[in-house]
This record gives sequence, C-alpha cells and structure tokens, in this order.
Amino acid sequence: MTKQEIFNAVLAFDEATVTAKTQEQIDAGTDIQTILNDGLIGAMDEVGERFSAGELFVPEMLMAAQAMKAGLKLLKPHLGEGGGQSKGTVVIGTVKGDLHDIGKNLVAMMMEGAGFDVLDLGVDVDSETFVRKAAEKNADVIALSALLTTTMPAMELTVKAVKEAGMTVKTIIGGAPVTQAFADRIGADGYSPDAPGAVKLVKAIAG
Ligand code: B1M
Repeated sequence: MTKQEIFNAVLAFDEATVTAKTQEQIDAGTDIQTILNDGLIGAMDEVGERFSAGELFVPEMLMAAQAMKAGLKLLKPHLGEGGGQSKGTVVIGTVKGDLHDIGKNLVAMMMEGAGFDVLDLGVDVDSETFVRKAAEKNADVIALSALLTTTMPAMELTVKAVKEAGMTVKTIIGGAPVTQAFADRIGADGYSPDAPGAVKLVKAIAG
C-alpha cells in the first residue's frame, strides 16, 4: 500500500513524504526494485503523461523530479550487489543539448553498485568531452543517455567521434526515446531500455 503512497507523494511534489515513505518501505524489507519501479519511476511516467496531456507544466515536472530524487538517494546504497575490486571503468553522461539526468543517475548508481568505476560527466556533454575523458580514464565503456528525440543525433555524433578517434572503448546507449534499431543504425555496441539491463550490458562487454 505504501508504494502507492510514494507514487502519490511524488505526484504531490512532497519531498518529505517521499523520503519518509521510501525509508519505511526499505525498513519493511520491500524489494528495492519494486519501490523503484512501482513507486518512483511509475510516478514519473504518470508525470510525463500529464505533461503530454497539458495538465502539468515544466515547473511541476521539476518539482516531481526533485521529490523522486529524494527517494532515489535513499535507495542508492541498496542498488546493485556491490563490493570487491573494480570490474571496469565506465564514463557516463547525458548527451549535448539534453538536461535530463534522473535515469542517467540511476544507471550510474547501479553500475557503481555492481562494482564498476563510474565517471559521471553530468548533462549536456559534447562528443569531444566524452572522447577526451574516456581516453584519460582508459575507459572500457562510454554510456550515453538521451531523453529527447531532438538530442538523439548527438548520440550518433559521439559514437562517430569515438570511431574516428580509433578508440577500442565500447559505446552503449539508452533513454526513453532510444531503441535497439536506433543503436544498430548508429553503430553503438549496445542498448538497454532500463538501468538493470544497462548493468548486464556492461558486464557482458567489460566485466
Ligand atoms: Co522533460 N521531457 N523536458 N523534463 N521530462 C520528457 C522526456 C518528455 C517525454 C515529457 C513528455 O512530453 N511526455 C518530453 C520529451 C519528448 C520527446 O522528445 N520525445 C520532455 C520535454 C519535451 C522536455 C522539455 C523540452 C520541456 C520544455 O521545456 N518545453 C525540456 C527539455 C530540457 C532539456 O533537456 N534541454 C524538459 C525539461 C524537463 C525538466 C528539467 C523539467 C525535468 C528533468 C529534471 C532532471 O532530469 N533533472 C523533466 C522531466 C522530469 C521529464 C519526465 C517527466 C521524466 C523523466 C524522468 O526522469 N523519468 C519525462 C517524461 C517521462 O519520461 N516519463 C520528460 C524517470 C527516469 C528514471 O526515467 O530517464 O527514462 P528515464 O530513465 C530510464 C530509461 O530511459 C533508462 O533507464 C532508466 C530506468 O531504468 N535509461 C537508460 C536512461 N538513460 C539510459 C542510459 C542507458 C541505458 C538505459 O545506457 C547508457
């Protein structure tokens, strides 16, 4: 029942209640992925639908995102199996022109939890920066996130820049508008629709 309360609290932009109810569910031993998917992510999907329907506007989307992040922060230590020595290095970021970072942060957290060294470059990251940072870190994987159809071409530019630089680092992509077909078309090495899938992907590529 409290998962519904988390969902409702995100939709009410009520950070304090999201925090309290998420902690309550963690303490009660509820499955972390259930809290995440049914409570927090489910609520953001609803926010997106209401935005599309013209019932919510950007400031409200932002407030819901802030509330969601409060819950995500509490889940962070529980995501992934963790421990041990590094399984590889991942450079991650949201591509140029795109400021959405919640999904990207989730992917980064889960990769860290699974034992990878993760360098998070943040949002609005251009292809040169991805290439430079991956070279500096001798990264195994560059992970690109995009939430806007208009920023998907920036993924293609980055994959191209990596190939032109003659690097062996693999590229993986994800984000709501991204598909396997798009990944194939731009020559990315992998695609995942969600954060757990992205972890499996880097394990297969770099682990
Ligand atoms: Co934006 N926004 N937004 N927004 N926003 C969307 C994406 C939108 C679908 C809403 C809608 O119309 N229904 C729409 C995009 C339409 C399109 O292009 N197809 C949209 C729009 C239009 C915009 C603006 C243009 C609005 C405007 O200003 N008119 C603007 C653009 C700003 C910019 O980036 N330049 C904008 C702004 C914002 C806010 C700043 C207000 C805020 C972002 C806050 C933040 O991120 N810090 C925001 C929000 C919150 C959303 C929605 C509501 C929620 C996104 C989210 O955080 N979801 C979103 C609607 C929606 O997606 N339901 C929407 C939760 C998150 C956990 O999911 O990020 O999808 P997601 O990540 C998933 C998977 O996609 C995947 O794993 C995660 C889950 O496991 N994944 C990967 C993500 N990255 C991955 C990488 C991988 C693998 C998997 O490998 C590397």
